Amino acid sequence: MDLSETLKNLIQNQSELEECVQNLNIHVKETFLQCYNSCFVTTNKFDDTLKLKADSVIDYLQDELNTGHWSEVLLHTRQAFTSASFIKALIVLNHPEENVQEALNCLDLGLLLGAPLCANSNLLTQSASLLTSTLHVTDSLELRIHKRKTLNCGNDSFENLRRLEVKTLNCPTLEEFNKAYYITQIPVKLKECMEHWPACTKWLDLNYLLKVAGSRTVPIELGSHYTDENWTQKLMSLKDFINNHYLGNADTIGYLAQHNLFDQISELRNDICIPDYCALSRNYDDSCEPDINAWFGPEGTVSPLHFDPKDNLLAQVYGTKQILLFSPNDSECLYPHEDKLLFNTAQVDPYKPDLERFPKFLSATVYKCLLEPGEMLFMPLKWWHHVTALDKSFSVSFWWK
Ligand SMILES: O=C(O)CCC(=O)C(=O)O
Repeated sequence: MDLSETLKNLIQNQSELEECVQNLNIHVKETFLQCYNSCFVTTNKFDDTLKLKADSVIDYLQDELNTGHWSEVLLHTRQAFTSASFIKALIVLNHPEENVQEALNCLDLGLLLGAPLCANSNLLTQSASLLTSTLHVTDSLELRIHKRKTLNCGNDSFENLRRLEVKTLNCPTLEEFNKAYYITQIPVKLKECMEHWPACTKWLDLNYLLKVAGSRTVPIELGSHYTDENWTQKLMSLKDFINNHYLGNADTIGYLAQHNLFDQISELRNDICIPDYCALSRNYDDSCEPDINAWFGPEGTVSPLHFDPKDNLLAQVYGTKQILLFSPNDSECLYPHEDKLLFNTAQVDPYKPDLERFPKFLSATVYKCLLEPGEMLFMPLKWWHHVTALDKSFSVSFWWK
């Protein structure tokens, strides 16, 4: 069976692919239907214009997705993009010069910008896994563990600050964690909670990551950190990221940061486990799954001082991170940005505080924590954190409410 037929067999409900474009402009809808029908209805010979037609639908929808604020993009536009990405992948596979990598790129774009359909919720993820398994990985890499970088800016800036330690516990029971840390919203480091994760051994082998994900498209943050004026984001294959930014000597630091890699690549999702602690909730109606994000990068990545709206368990698969924490009670001492988009980010750089501009910083209390492989850090919601990777590092965060 050819690949496009194999992908079609993954469809749970074919009419949903067509229904989700109903709200589009009539011309785009017509073009979409020509593409759709070429995949499912007509059996005549290959029409060379189909790829261009599929491209025009994708381009139109991408413009719609890029207009206005991302949070205001309509769900049906994102679902239409998912459907159009799938149809384009089928068309690319039907082309006489079948190009599996190009079809995979279409599916990844659909996964990154689209929204899951209802009856076909896993269609793109499953299709992309299937195509990945047909691609041959030829490169072979060794994970080069470098000596840990020392932070050459650290200590002096903290000399005058009150310091407290983040406590460490060995795999506490749910009850212990709940009573002493979750309810009271105090950070704590947890050891021996992730030894059963396949990721802790499998991800040390870069060839494994390349095999299951090397040809997949991922968003990479470029620049020393997200508040830097030269900071930008770029889509690239994980393989290019690994070769150029993770192992290579690219001029710009690259970071696969805060990306839900696990909904995109199910093989990697199978290598991690949601910690039981994420089942705790202060809100009995809220039974949502945690938001799971990957943080994968070379030594020296920095996430500037910021806070998040949910409780967080940051799990360190490998590499070491230095984390500074500040309580929400110290917010005033950290000078949050006034800009609406950066309200959760501090103006003060805790490693190089400008005390003339930010004198109250000296009244803050800092909690310093070294997060090593196999450890998790509980960061309660609204706790400020600054994170620096001292080595090449792979972490997974679980945000939950
Ligand atoms: O690991 C990092 O660089 C940042 C992690 C973080 O900010 C988070 O998990 O919320």
